[in-house]
Amino acid sequence: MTDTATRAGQPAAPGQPPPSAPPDGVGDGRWFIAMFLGAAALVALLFFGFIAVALAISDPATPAAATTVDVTLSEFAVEGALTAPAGDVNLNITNIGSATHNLVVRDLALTSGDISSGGNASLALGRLAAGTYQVFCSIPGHEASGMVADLVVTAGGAADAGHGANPASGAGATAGHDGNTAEEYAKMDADMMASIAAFPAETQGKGNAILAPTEVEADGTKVFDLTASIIDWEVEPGKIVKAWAYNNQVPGPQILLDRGDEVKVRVVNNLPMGTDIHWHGLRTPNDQDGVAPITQDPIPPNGGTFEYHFTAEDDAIAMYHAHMHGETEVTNGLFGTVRIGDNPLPRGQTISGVTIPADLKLAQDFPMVLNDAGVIGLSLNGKSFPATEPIVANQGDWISLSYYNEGLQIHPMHLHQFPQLVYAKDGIPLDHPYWTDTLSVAPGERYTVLFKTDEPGTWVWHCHILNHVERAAGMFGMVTAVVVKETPGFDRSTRVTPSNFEWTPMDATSDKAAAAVGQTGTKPGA
Ligand SMILES: [Cu+2]
Repeated sequence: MTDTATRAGQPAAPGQPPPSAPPDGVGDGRWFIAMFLGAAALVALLFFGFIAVALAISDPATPAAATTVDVTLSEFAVEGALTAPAGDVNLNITNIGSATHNLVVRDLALTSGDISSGGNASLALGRLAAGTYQVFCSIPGHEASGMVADLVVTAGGAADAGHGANPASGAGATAGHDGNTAEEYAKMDADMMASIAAFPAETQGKGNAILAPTEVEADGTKVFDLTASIIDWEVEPGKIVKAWAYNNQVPGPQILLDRGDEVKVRVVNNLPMGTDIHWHGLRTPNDQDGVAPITQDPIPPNGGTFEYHFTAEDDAIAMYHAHMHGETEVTNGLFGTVRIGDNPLPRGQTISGVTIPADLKLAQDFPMVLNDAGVIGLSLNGKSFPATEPIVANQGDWISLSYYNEGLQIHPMHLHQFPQLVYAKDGIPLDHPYWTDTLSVAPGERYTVLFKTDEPGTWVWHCHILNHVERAAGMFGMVTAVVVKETPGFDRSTRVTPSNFEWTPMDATSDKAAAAVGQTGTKPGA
């Protein structure tokens, strides 16, 4: 287990309890602030409501023309310039998220119907009087996760009209291709700058702690404890969701095993519904596969228990997650990583002209668990940018990581500057590793990559599906960065440069010919 110490990018902490929920004092402070802001909002609402009524009385006979308000839905927000003058109001609703959403106007009982990812719908609200109308997504859990907003209808006049509402509004307000004014574009620029400046943001809670065995039995069996429960989880700064978690963290703790280990995992289910744990990518006896009700009964809710028992026979880069109700339980946070054995590094191998050092030592090795749904949403290791953790490295370091996709969609993971050597797929070492700069990771897949941080700077690392990383309010979701500190005297000729590789000509495969093109590779099959 020579790689174990560096495997997680964080030191092992045997016997250390998992991080607990935020201390009460923090919660109390937030509650106080929330109450204060709530009271301030109420005062403001009463004041402006009074003005609105006064305006309506003074100018009762001139309702504005029909107004169209653009609304975007995403995980988990209802956004747009949600304001219109009194009169006929239409909503133009676009789902820029990855899940299906809808929009309901609560007091009018009007609904857009379900809108799938990327879809659009319009909803005519009819003639609205001045006032505040609450809109929300009625898909279970989405309102609680933040998909609720106020549509403010103002009395008389287009001064407060939302973007796209009134082409005649405001001299100098240049409408863009989607109807934004110059001011609105400027706000989007400012929001984008602010969202990025906040990185890396501190949040409560951190996943992937290394799980030490609770006990080792006389015959050497390693016993681990996992408890599933619903916790408050700060997925991005200030956004607390009800995560479904193992041992109070998302992702759940890492389980690191040696080949040959006898393993017991004692599970306590404190969730409100049944669950199980499937060992995705491990080989186990059939009755330990964790697929209720096929291989076991569900672990009952509210305190039910189950004990898994298997031998770690084969090396693995694997995951554990709920199988029963996976669409709810996994996406809400019930997932973690499990490893057997060391990384199958291609030491001494030459791939596209780049020779991996025979004595290669990893400076860091860590998991990157992808998710895109449930209350966790678009995230890396249970956090959304700017709460994602940056990777801090020295120029010249070799770093390995394994991607694990626990979400519902493919994510093309793009690391700026440093080619990634894909050397294992689903934990299986590749005979022919390959270099890439963008690696698509589908649900259930694991890829293990190696890269060398051979240029200093802050290099962004993100999913390249652009609405998985940006929204109108700025950058979010599946983004982090590698921060490389300069190493004085670093020899730039040792940079990783697979793109300079040239195949040796078909009829000239001798070492001499290879030397003539400055490479050591040979034609496949030669
Ligand atoms: Cu993505």
